[in-house]
Amino acid sequence: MESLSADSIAARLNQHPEWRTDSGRLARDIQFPDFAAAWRFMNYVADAAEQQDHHPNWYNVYGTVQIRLSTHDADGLTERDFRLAESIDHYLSNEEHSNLPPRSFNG
Ligand code: H2B
Repeated sequence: MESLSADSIAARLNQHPEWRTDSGRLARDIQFPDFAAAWRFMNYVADAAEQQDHHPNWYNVYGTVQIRLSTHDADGLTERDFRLAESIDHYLSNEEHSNLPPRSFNG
């Protein structure tokens, strides 16, 4: 799959305000109330990732989950990353969480 152009990424980011780019990856950092809530979220995302055959890079500490999406095969961002981001947003629209300020994570 073709990686998206910078203009195209900027346009999509406008429609997904919870997401930003960090080192060329789609990034969102989330705080859950505790580890159990973070793990439920990660289980949900793992199922979505398997269905979509597209997998996140992420880092979890207790209730914090830092997510970085990119398409390894394309060495950039593709529609697949925005599709997984939408699944993540769908889950979060019904769950208790807060968005953390941008921080770097090189995973
Ligand atoms: N996930 C991500 N994030 N990028 C990929 O390029 C990718 C993937 N490729 N999951 C898939 C699996 C590929 O390795 C399999 C063989 O379809």
